[in-house]
Amino acid sequence: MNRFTGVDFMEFDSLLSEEERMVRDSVRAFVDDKVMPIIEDCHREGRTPLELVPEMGRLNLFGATIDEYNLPGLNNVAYGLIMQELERGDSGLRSFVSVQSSLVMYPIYAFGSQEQKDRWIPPLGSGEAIGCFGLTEPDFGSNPGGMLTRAERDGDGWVLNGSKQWITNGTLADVAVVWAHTDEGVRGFLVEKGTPGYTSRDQKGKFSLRASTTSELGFLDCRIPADAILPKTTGLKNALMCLNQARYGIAWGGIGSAMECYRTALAYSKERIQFGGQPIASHQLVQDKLVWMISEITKAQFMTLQMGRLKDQGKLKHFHVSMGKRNNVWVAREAAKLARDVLGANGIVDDYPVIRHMLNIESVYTYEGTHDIHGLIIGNHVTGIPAFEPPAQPEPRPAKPRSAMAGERP
Ligand code: TGC
Ligand code: FAD
Repeated sequence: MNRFTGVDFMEFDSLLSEEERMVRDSVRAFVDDKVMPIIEDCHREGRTPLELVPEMGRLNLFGATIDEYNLPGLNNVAYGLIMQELERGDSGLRSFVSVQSSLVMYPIYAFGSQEQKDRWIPPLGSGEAIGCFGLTEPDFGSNPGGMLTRAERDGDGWVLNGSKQWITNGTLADVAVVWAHTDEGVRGFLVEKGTPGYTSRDQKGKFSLRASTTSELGFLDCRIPADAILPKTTGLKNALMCLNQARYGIAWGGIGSAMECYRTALAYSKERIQFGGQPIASHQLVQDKLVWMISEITKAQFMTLQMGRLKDQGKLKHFHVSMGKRNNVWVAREAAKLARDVLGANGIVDDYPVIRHMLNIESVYTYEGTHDIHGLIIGNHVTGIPAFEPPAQPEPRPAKPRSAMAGERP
């Protein structure tokens, strides 16, 4: 496939600054030159492309919005464009950077002590250290507030017990950001690889996000020092604040995944000949699919850019982020299905990127808040009525005396 030149139906690029375009184009070139040649093999083999991590560090893709520790302090639009380009390559690669930046570096930077920041931000920024984020548990996914993991104060430290599931980069991580109930509410902790009582193992049998590592974490009487706690965490809200960062990046990532499916379907449809020597792109039904894709990509671009501008002004709310994540991942999911269809039988083999994107997007649709949970978050905002819990059952009405029933004489 040719080098990617973008999908820009309505002069979207004219709204970007020179720096934003430059950042995007450098990541675009990295994806074309370094990711595309290896990603199908990584997906087949079910392995994270760790060989790309040092270069991603050199390109300042980790913690790109932080402006200390020699990190570039990019604005949120540039950060979003990085996520778009990475996810055009593979959702698993974007996940790697999302987790490292938004779910590990962000909480350490926002809620950590000076010592924790000095210890972890530089190696995480360069990619010399890898982090993971443990919120989800086997029985608590959409409802993380119910988590069973607990940290008890013990002497001058803490003892952690519980388990986390579906944790991106779990077995690869040098440091895990772990959320646990304490007597003071939910707090975040940094747990280092090799701590006695801390174990991890990979989830097997994944058909989605195969170029990403997904793991279970176990904590059995795991003793961690007093300074393992992220001191500025005070409740579940802090974990949800991390999710806002990652969900914002995923909104951009969804556009990247949809762009790759669209451009593959467009190119294929112009070359594939059926019936009467004409390319399939000449059929109205095929054009309708392409038109759906480019229309939704274009709408998503403008909404997501506005999200980035609001974020830079400190005005982006969590329900805005929910709309972006929900809409753009849905667009990517539908675009992958349509592109798969346009490619016919070729759509099911990994000679083309479409089936990989189609499988990947199933994870993205579910993680960082499922599509429907984001619907409920937006619904809560517009109605003022939280609908997360099933409505309380009404009290049963007392039965009327038989004699009062219709058709019966008193
Ligand atoms: P609730 O009582 O509604 O809220 C507790 C407090 O938090 C506030 N809040 C938020 N604050 C910041 N950002 C948000 N997004 C917030 N959402 C809620 C809320 O105002 C309240 O504050 P306060 O001051 O009143 O105490 O809590 P709840 O337990 O009822 O939460 C409801 C719900 C459904 C919104 C929430 O739990 C949720 O978002 N569930 C989805 C779980 C999820 O997204 N998990 C993701 C795990 S990480 C992951 O998937 C990584 S994938 C890899 C990758 O990113 O690439
Ligand atoms: P459930 O919460 O059991 O939901 C199942 C279904 O029920 C969904 O359709 C959901 O929308 C629906 N549902 C649930 N509650 C309601 C409701 N109130 N109303 C209507 N419908 C409802 N977690 C981490 O902490 N860290 C990670 O790094 C991480 N990485 C991940 C990587 C991958 C590849 C995957 C697949 C998941 C990852 N997760 C991670 C976990 C992810 O965040 C959860 O899977 C997600 O939050 C959903 O939880 P669940 O899978 O338990 O689904």
